[in-house]
Amino acid sequence: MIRLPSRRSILLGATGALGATVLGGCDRLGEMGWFKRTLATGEDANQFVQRLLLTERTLAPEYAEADISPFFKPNGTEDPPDKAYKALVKRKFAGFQLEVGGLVEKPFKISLADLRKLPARTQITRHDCVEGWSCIGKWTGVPLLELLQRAVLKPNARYIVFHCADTMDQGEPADAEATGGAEAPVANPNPNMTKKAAGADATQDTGDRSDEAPAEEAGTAEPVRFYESIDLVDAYHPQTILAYEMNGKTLPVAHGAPLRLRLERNLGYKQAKYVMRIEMVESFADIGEGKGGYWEDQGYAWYAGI
Ligand SMILES: Nc1nc2c(c(=O)[nH]1)N[C@H]1C(S)=C(S)[C@@H](COP(=O)(O)O)O[C@H]1N2
Ligand SMILES: [Mo]
Repeated sequence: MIRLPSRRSILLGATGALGATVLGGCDRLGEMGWFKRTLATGEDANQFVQRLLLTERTLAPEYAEADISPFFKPNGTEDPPDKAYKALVKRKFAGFQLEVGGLVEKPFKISLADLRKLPARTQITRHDCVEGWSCIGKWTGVPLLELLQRAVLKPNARYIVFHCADTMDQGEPADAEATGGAEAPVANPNPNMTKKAAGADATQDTGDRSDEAPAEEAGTAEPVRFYESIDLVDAYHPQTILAYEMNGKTLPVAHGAPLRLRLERNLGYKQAKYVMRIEMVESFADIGEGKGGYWEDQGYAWYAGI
């Protein structure tokens, strides 16, 4: 957190000061259910104030070529272990097609060659990881709105979900306490219960996941892949692109080849790498653990605006 951008600290400050003013002067608004819900948590309040101060058209700062970091730190998955992905790398992504579907009138698949024929945007921006480091890089890709316009969203489409190729290392069970810290597979009290089904059954936000961990350890669970989701405001933002080039070269595997999201006013973990499929949804409650992203499912904030 040491080198978080100053814009963020300014905003965090503004949340306190402006948030109080807004609340102080808006008794009538405060009586409205949605408004209360919007300000239910500090995170939501920050989102609310940011959206109040900066319209959805506000651009993240862009830099000069000379500012590009000589080394851009790769983070998270750097070389997806998945067989299907490795096969794609071997073929240099020949035959790869991005899938665009879900709540759209015209689902489609598109090759990298065809993506490169669409209008492109290049931007030199700073990437801020929640771990406390930043790097400046140049990204070229297709604005997400180009794809959404082609797909034609259905009226109930509210979020865009990015499904990625990389299975995440499950490592230590996150809820070691609930499972007694056992690393060896334990008897599954309900062998038919997949991780997803268990998650869907579990009471929301109780934090009690003791019923699903055994299913996971018994190997009945689907592989947990990285995924992310964003709302339509971020999706239509002009700097929201699916990048296929970094620093003027084909996007390397370490940084998310063949396509990675750049969502420039958001923290690093929202910038999904290895994007295979884009799905328009009304709600992400049924995806993964229901929090809208791999890191969100581990407790990170869904809204990571900076
Ligand atoms: N598919 C996928 N996307 C991901 C991650 C990941 O592990 N898998 N890590 C995230 C995190 S935490 C960061 S900081 C950035 C890192 O992007 P970089 O490797 O280009 O630096 O990717 C994000 N997108
Ligand atoms: Mo990150």
